[in-house]
Amino acid sequence: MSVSAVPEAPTNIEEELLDVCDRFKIDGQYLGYEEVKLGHINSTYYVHYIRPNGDDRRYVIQRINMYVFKNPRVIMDNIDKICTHIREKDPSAALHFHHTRNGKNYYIQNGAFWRMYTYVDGGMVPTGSAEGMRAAGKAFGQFQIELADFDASVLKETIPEFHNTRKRFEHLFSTTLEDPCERAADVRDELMMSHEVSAYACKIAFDNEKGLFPLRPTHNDTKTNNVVVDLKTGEPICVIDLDTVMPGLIMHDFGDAIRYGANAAAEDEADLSLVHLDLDMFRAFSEGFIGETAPILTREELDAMALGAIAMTAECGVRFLDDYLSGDQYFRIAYPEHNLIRARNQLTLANDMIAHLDEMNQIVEEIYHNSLAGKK
Ligand code: GN1
Ligand code: MG
Repeated sequence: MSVSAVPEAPTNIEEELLDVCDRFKIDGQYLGYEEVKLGHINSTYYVHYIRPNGDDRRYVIQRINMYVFKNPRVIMDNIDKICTHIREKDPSAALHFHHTRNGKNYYIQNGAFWRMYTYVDGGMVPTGSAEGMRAAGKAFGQFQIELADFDASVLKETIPEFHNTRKRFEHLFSTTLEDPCERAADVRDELMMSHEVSAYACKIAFDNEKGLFPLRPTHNDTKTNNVVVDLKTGEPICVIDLDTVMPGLIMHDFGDAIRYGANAAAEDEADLSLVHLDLDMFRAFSEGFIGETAPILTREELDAMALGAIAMTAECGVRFLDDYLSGDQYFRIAYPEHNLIRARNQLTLANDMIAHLDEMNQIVEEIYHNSLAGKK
């Protein structure tokens, strides 16, 4: 391509979206777009089309955050592999990514990395609803089952050591020493909170180094709003946000969903008196997730399942705190102290989970036995 053929930088987002859409092999006429304000990393838009036969069609277009994902082609390669595998078993459970006229499932323009998939008609799991949590558990459990015969080693790590909780704590320690924004003196309480939960939080990482757990193809970002459900039946249709699918631990997929969906408050609630583990939500998600995965779980995985919730919650708190100390480079923030508030919230929740670890373990064990008995 000659230099003069490089498109000029568009003047506004709609022009840019239209230009990007035009590169993909989709038909119909553009009607409009909408920005989706979910997620802390990528930029997401819905674009609305009307097809030649009069049907409405929506697509999801995303600009990948290249500060977070250094090599987005690897993401698309992983996604292509797992979606092909899932599609063979259940076509409606696999996202449909579109190709450009050059046959690629992404498009790079002015240094920005774009991809597009067909919008899945449905809704998000409602927060604070046991049925919703059960459906989310079922969705992520089915995802595990669909990929149980997929060789995880063919997947690349899209973010190296993403859920190595021990390394996340070490990184916080070095950022604190470096203190690039001179904020460390203001977060002594939060640093102490992270220290207090670290032994429980890092146990899985240490055990994993001893080779205690199988590496599976895991989702790694199992926020319950990453499940699309049928709005009429409440049944799960598919899981989305596949950027962090890579070899990982099943307890982390379980734990991250608990971190998000079994917090009695939002992830960034500033009033810490509202932040605690909701055991009903914990139970509901466990019923869905373990109900599906019981036949494939090893004893070691089952025993570490509840601990996975502590690991993911503490790790997330540590990542938010690290980002606050680093000048908020990673997670999108809505106000200056947002990452600090998120960190306090998550570390408080991790602490509450530690206080309820025995109860969580009992619930997991009970559901496991009931599921196996029911499946015989
Ligand atoms: C990020 O962007 P989003 O909301 O899907 C992050 C997750 C965190 C989550 C915290 C790639 O996910 O790991 O748990 O924020 N994703 C990445 O809400 O770092
Ligand atoms: Mg995500």
